[in-house]
Amino acid sequence: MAQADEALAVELYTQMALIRRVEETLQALFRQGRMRGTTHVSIGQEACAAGVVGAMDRQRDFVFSTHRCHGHFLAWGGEPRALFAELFGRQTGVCGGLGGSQHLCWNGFFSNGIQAGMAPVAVGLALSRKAAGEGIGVAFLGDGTFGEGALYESLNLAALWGAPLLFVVEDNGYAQSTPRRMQHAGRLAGRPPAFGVETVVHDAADPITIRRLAEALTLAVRADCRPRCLYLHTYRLAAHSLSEDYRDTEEIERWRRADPLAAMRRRLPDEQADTIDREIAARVADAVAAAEADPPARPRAVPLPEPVALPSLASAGGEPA
Ligand SMILES: Cc1ncc(C[n+]2csc(CCOP(=O)(O)OP(=O)(O)O)c2C)c(N)n1
Repeated sequence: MAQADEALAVELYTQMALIRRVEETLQALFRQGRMRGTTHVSIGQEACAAGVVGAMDRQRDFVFSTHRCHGHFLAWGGEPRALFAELFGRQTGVCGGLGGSQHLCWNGFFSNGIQAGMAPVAVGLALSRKAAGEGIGVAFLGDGTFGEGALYESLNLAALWGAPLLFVVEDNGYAQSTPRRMQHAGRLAGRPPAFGVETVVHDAADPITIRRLAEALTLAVRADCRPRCLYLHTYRLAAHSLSEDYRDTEEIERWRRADPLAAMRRRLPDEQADTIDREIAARVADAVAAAEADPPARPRAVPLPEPVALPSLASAGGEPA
């Protein structure tokens, strides 16, 4: 391997291994009843986060993520301790312990659990950054989110008004328990181009390839302030959330044998990979211990705006149209 590729391989393996360790730890914490509610892990999909997010400029760009957001957050530079604290419901959490697993908002990073809920917001922020003359954005989506109308309005306006935004689809073949073929007609990767959004389709086996693709696409977005789409075929190795996994066990096993994290590890000398793993394990264990000991979140009352007085149906002339 050339020296630059070697450094990149170490960076990407470290990133992916950190995401994996954090999320496996989260699963254990929920199982042990030390965390409550639910969470969506991206185990198996780490190459997407590590490959794409590292192509962004953390000083001026922004990232919009989904319910499956931990990997994107960590790749953006978010601290494991702040993430654990958020899920423990602690004041030191990313959002003071009030957002939970799906709602992280920090330093140009925004996630939200409403499918496609952030797509229009991402387009709006991209347009405002364009007006200000700096920064581009990335908006992650799942294949199931192509069932949301707001996504099509977002693709349309992004293309029509020239929003500097990279849409990244992590197509893991399922929306919760519904296989893609039972939810969507036709080819999903053909939909962004129908709005004039140039789209590159690739598998998500190799984070180095993803990084190169994301670099080329973000360069193009920066150059002409037009949206692009990177459509990645991936697979999640864990259940949708903490509930049962309804997928075929043989199918899961087949994908497990092709785990991109294990493949990336094989590209490093054993000793180097062992050292990275050991350091990550210690870092994650320290982060959990510190976060769990932090003080609980302080729910705050947020004053609601005064209700707007609406005319009654009678005075407005009867039944609405
Ligand atoms: C508007 C909306 N409808 C339903 C849900 C419940 N829900 C959460 S995740 C999910 C499936 C999402 O599938 P996909 O976009 O493919 O992402 P993945 O979970 O595969 O990462 C659903 C239906 C939601 N969060 N938002």
